[in-house]
Amino acid sequence: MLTLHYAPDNASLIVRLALEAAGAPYTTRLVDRGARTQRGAAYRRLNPAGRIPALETPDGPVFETGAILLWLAERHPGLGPDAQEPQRGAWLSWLFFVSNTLHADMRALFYPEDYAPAGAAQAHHALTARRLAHHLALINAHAPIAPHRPGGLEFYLACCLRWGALYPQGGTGWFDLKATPALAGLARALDGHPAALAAARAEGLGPTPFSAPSPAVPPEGSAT
Ligand SMILES: N[C@@H](CCC(=O)N[C@@H](CS)C(=O)NCC(=O)O)C(=O)O
Repeated sequence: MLTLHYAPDNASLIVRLALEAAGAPYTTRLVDRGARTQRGAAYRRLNPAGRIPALETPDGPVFETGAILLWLAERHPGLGPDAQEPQRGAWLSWLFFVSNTLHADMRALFYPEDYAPAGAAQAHHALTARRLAHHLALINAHAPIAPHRPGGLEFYLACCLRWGALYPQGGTGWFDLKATPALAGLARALDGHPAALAAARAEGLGPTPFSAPSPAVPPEGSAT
């Protein structure tokens, strides 16, 4: 049995989507962001970096969204190409790009206080937004996206699109889904995917969580 440590609409959503799509049995444990539980000693035994998500597995805890997706894909066919398949190299390349470049820059946008002095917040936001738009254009043009056979890469991207449209409040003017038609198609296709419907129910994500997202209204916990 797997246990996903999650908060609504956090990066744990990506893992929830993958677990649902794989049909893997799992339970969830809410991380209370209001109480900063992710920074406490007990949670840091699962993820020393103090970030959400963490997945408890029979092999011990696994953290970092990209690593969790890879760990799951190695055990559940359909979440990504097998090691021997010719598509594996491109899939890994883009999975890592999304994890270490796109997602990392999204964190810079969402947590500016960790990245820039207060006096430079506006310039920091503008530069980060410009980098993000460039990353999305690259992904749109080159990534092997399979909207109708989604796996780890697609779920990761769809959540990044959702967050780009929603966060930070008042700072989403740079984001334009129409500018990346392949990604827009992915968002539309995933809105109705059974894994998305299950995740939307669990985390209160609304009817079009990726193509036209609204702020989460979760039945338990909070996104921030
Ligand atoms: N590199 C990490 C980033 C995860 C991350 O940014 N998690 C956010 C929630 S979406 C978090 O834990 N935020 C609370 C905090 O930083 O204290 C991953 O891929 O898992």
